[in-house]
Amino acid sequence: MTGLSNATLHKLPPEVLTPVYDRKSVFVGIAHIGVGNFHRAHQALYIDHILGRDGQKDWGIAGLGIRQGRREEERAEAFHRQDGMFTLTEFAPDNTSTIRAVGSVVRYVSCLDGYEPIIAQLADPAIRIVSLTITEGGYFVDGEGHFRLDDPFIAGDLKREVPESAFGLVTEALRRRRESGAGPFTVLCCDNLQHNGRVAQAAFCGFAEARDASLGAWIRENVSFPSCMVDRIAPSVTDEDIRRLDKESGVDDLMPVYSEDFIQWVIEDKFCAGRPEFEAVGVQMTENVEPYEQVKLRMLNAGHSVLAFCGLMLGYRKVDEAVGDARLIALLERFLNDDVAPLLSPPSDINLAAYAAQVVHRFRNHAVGDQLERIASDSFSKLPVFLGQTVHELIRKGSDTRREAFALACWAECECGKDGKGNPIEISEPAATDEQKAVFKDSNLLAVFDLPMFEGWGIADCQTFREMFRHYRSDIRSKGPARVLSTL
Ligand code: CS2
Repeated sequence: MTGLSNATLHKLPPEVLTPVYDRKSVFVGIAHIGVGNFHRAHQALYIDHILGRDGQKDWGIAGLGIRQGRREEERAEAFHRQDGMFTLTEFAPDNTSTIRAVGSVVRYVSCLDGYEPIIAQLADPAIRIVSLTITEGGYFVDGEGHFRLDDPFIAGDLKREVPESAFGLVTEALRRRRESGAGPFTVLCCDNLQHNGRVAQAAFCGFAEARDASLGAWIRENVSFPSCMVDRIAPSVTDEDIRRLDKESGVDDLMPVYSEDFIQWVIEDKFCAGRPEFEAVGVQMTENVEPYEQVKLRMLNAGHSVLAFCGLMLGYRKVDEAVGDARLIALLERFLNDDVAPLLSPPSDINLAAYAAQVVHRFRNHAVGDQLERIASDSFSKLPVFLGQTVHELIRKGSDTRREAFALACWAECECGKDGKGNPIEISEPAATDEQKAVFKDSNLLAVFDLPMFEGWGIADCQTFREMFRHYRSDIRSKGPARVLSTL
C-alpha cells in the first residue's frame, strides 16, 4: 500500500482522485478550529473544489488543534506525516463510491506545540475567515443568548495570560490584528445550532467584552458572524474502519474519513474580509439561512435522534439496520410528516414531503452504516436544539405528542446504559455533570424534566405530556419497547 504525502501523490492507485491544483501554489486564507471527521468530509471538500478554480489559490486551510489529549497527538502526527492530506470515501446509496485525497488543509498547527503558534496563525493578516466545528455544546451560550462567563472553563481561560479556549485564542488574535492594522476576519460557525452565527457572536463577543471592553466593542462592530446550515452524514471512524477504508483505497492513510454522497451548505452572505467563490462549487449563498436551518435541524437531526433512541432501545446499533425495521420507519415518517413538517415555514425551494422522503432515503444508505450511539451522544446539548421547539409548539397547539414522549422515554432509558434487551449501550454526555446523569436512575421517572436542558419546552406545565412520558418509561421496562411502539 502507498503512503499518503505530497511526494507520493502521483503514485496513488488510479481510482483515487487527487487534487487538480498544485498544492505548493496554495496560500492559507482560512483557519479552521476542530478538524474532525465532519469538517474533513464537508468544508474541507468544498474548499478542495474551490482551490481547483482559477484565482482561488489563497483559500487554503490551516487546521488548528486546540484540545490536548491522545486524539490530538494522533491527529497531529497524521497531519504531519501526510502533509495535511487524508482520503475521503463518499458512498452513494447503491454502494458505489468515490475516493479522493483531499488537499485543502495545507497546514496544521497543534496545541501540543503550545498555544502561542495558534494565536500567531490566527493573527496572520492572510487569514480572512476563521471557521469552527467545536460541537453544539461548545459555545457556552445559555437559552437566553448569554455567554456563560461563570463556567469554570471559561472563567479559568479569562484569567490565563495565553488563552486556550477557541474564544480566548480568537480574541487575543483579534486584539493583535486591531493593533497591527491587519483588521478583522469573519468567524464562521459550522455547528448544528439554530442561528449559529448569532450564537457564535454572543460567545466570542461575550468573552472579548469580559476581557477588554473596548476590544469587545471593536469586535462587535467589525467582525462578521454569518449563520450557515451544514449537512452531510459522516460517521465516527473506528480502527476497523481505517483498515477497511485503506484496503479499499489501496492507500495507507492514518486518518481516512467516509461519508454519504449527499452534501449541502447554505451560508448567509456576510463576510467582512472577503470570501471564496462559494457559489461556483455548489454552496448556496443567501440573505436568510434560518428557514433552511429550521428544516435541517428539526427534520434530519431530530429524526436522527428519534431513530437513535428508539432504535437503540429495540436493540439496533446502526442507522441502516434501524430503518430496515418497518415499525421504526413508520414512527420516523409520522414524526417527520405529521409532527414536524406542519410546524415549519420552509424556503421556497424545499418541498417538505420530498425532504422527509430524502431523509429516510439517506438513512437507508447501508455503506454509511452510521452509529446510533454516536447520534444519541451529547443529547444534553443537541436535544434542546433539535427537538425543544417542536415539543413546545405541539404542546401549545394541543397536538399529538405521543411520538415525542415515546422518543424521550427511550432516550431516558438509553441513558441508563442498557437497551431493551439488556445489552449495554454507550452514550457519552460531555456536557452533563455526574449529578445530572444520576437523574436517569431516580425512582421518580419524571425527575429528568428538572434538568436545565428542558427549560422552554413547555413540559413542566403539561400534565398530559408528563403522564404519557412516565407511562411509556414504565411500560418500556415492564412490557418492552416493541410493545409500546406498536401502540403509537
Ligand atoms: C447527527 C449529525 O450527531 C448528530 O446528532 O444528527 O451529526 C448529522 O449526521 C449531521 O448533522 C448531518 O448533517
